Amino acid sequence: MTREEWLKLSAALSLGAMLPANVIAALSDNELKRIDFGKDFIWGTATAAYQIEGGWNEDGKGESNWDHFTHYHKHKIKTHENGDVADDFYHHYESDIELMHKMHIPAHRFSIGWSRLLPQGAGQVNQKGIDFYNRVIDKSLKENVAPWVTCYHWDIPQALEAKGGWTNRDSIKWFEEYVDLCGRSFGDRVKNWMVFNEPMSFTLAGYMMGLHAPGGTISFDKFYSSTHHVVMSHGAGGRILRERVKDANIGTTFSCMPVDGWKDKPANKEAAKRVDVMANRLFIEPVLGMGYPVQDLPALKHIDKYILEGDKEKMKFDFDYIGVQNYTRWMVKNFPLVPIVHALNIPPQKLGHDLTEMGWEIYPEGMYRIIKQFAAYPGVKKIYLTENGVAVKDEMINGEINDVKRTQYIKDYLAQVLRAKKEGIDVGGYFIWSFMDNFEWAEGYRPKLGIVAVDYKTQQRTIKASGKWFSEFLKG
Ligand code: GCO
Repeated sequence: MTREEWLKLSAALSLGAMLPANVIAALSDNELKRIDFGKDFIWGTATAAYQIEGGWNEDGKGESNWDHFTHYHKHKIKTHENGDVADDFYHHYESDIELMHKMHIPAHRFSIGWSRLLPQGAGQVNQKGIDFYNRVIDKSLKENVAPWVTCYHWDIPQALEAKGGWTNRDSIKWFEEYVDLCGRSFGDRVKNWMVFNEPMSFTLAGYMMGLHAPGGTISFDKFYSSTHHVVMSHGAGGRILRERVKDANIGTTFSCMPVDGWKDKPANKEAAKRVDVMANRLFIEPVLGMGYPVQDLPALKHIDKYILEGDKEKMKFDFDYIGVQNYTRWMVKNFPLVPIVHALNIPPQKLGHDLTEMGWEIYPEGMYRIIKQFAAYPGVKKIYLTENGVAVKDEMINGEINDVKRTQYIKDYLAQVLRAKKEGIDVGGYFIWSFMDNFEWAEGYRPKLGIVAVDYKTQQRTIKASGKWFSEFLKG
């Protein structure tokens, strides 16, 4: 039976859910074709301002929370590095976008640095910052690489962070001013927008744990307040873009991962449900107008004190699509001593699958499961996979990086995307994280996730084998 026949048969019999990941992968291995995903499917790569731009204080840019954090809390970055120079995209954007074109990459997801546009966060506009993104956008359009823009990828101006950042209710107002400026400045040419990138990551790792900017000690209050203000800002940002940008395609992105209970024990399965609320449901449900999932995670009642009259309506926004970003899954067990979720992660080493260089379990089927989970919300109209990728050990041998593992990872995950699509789920596109190696937040530059390598001494770019594969795949 051919692969197509297999897939048709499994869809017809609803066997999709029962086919194991390796069978699906085998079906697609070596033969995954661009056309299988349909002509309108969007293919791209993704990056974020702080992780690639550098030029941290050039041309009037203000200090961001990540500039501040990496300069004053060095010890919180495993390698004590920072994004001052990073991939120096600020000066290499032209050749980088030309390289995307050469690699046949049709879309480029990138974020705007708030502190480049508004150095103090609000008020005085820095025209040179706007000019930079205008050049990036114009160059992208010239090279036929569609710009997909994220408004906020974790870098709030430090002047606002100093006032409490997202824990301050004024952040909603600040964000409105910033998004309005983005919409007015770039909306004539940029049609595809993402309001936020992974709100769970910066509220939890940043405000609650202090592992990311702004740092600090553990605080539950900061987590609850920032969560509510960020949820409110989803609605606020979405409405502004709708008003400012004609024919806009507006979405927002979430970090998503299936959560399972260790050894299927009932108490662990309950724990998995609680972790699922934190990991996957906390932001999307209020944004879809369903309110906070307090019933399934009672600790969330602490958010109540930040909710003002009329907020429930304002949290909602009718997004055109939801950006799902999946890399791995979590396996958890019941553990009452851990606050809020009363659960503990099982070390991925115990799960019997390969791990990435960041110690994450490689679990392609998780992609399929999470797409299904998110598509099941009636308010989700369309899904884009706005991030997926892997950190592997890249070795340069004779000027070549043969990152077979990365190519295989991408193929295996893509097979699961196709599986969901064949079952009729409206999946509109897939973006690899990342176009090039970059600053991986608290991990520093060590984990490499790009399909293009960067030599940080010379800023030379080298297309890896995975990049060559992706390019051939796109050509096909
Ligand atoms: C995130 C961010 C990216 C990361 C990527 C790899 O999801 O954490 O969007 O900035 O670099 O996910 O960890």
